Amino acid sequence: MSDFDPNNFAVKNDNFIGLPFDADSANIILLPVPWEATVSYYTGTAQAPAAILAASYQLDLYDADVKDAWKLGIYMPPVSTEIEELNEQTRALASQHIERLEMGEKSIEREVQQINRNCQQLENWVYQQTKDLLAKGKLIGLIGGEHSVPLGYLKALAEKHLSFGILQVDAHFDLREAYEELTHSHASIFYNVLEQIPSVKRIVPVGIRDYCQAEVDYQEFRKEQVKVFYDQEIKEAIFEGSTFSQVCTQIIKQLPQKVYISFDIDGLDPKLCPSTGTPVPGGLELTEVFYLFKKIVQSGREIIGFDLCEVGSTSEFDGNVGARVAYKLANLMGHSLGIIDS
Ligand SMILES: [Mn+2]
Repeated sequence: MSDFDPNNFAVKNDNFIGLPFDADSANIILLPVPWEATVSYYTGTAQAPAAILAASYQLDLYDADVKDAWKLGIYMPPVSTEIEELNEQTRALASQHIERLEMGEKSIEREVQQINRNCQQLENWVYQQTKDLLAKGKLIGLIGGEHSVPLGYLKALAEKHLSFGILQVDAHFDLREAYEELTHSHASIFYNVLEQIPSVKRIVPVGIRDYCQAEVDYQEFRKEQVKVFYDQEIKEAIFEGSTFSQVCTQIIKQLPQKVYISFDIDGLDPKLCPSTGTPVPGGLELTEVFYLFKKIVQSGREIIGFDLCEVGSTSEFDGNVGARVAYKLANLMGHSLGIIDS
C-alpha cells in the first residue's frame, strides 16, 4: 500500500478498481452473490459482480464527497464457484417452472419445493458469510445478483444492530407474498424482511413505479413501518415547485439513526441500467441518489451496510454505472462510521 499511487491507472489485480487491499487488510468487503434463480424477465444479473469488477478498472479513485476515499480499504473476494453451480441448477429448474406457468399449465409441487429449498440454501450461505465477516469487524456491501440475495445478510446484521431502517431505491415494491409460487422471489424480498426480521423498524422505498394492488394493500397494512415515496409523487412535487432538496429532507426524516441501503439498480432511469432484469421507464438520476445518500450522511445518520442488486451484464455500461454506485456507497458508509475523515 505504501507505494500505491491513486493517480495512476488501475492495475487489473482482480480487486475492485485495482485497489491494494486483501481480505485481511480491507475494512469494507464487497461480497459477490452471483444469483438469479427467480428472475422473471431479462437474465444476466448473476454475472453482475464480474461485470462490475471488469468495469471498475475504468474508474478514478477520487471522490469529491470523501477525501482520500481509496484509503478506506475495499476488497472484493472472488465469486464462489459453489454458489455459481447452485445458481445454475436452480435457474434451470425455475425457468422450466416459470415457462409452465406462462403457458397456463399447473406447476409441479416437487419442483417448486426443490427451487425453494435451493433458495433457502443460498440465504443460509449469505447469512453465514456475512455473520463471519461482521464478527471480524468488517463492513459489507453485498453485490448481487437479483434482489432476493440480501435476506441472509439482513438477518446477520439484525443480530448486531437491534434497531435499524432500510432505504430502498427501487422501481418495484418487492412486497409480494411469494411470486410465481417462489417464496424467495426477487419480488418478495421486503415482504420476507418485514415478516422475518423484527429489528427492521422502518423501510423507506423511493422511486417505486411498477407494483400491484396486493402490494399497495400490504403497504397500507404496514403503513407505520413502510413509508413510501412513489416516483410519480416525487416528480409531481417537483413539477409543482418543490425542490429535490426538499424531497430529500422528507425522505431522510423517515429514516432512523442506523440506515441500511438496499439499492436495486432499476430504481434509476433505465438509460443507466439498460440490461437490468426488469427495466421501468422513469426513475431517478445517478446524481439525485448520490445527493440523497450524501445528505443522509450529513444528517449524522450511520450507514451500517448496503446491497447493490439487479445490475445487468449484457451491456458494458451497466457494469460501469454499477461500479460507480458500489464505490460511492462504500465510501459514504465508511465515512458515516468515521473510518476516515473528509
Ligand atoms: Mn427490487
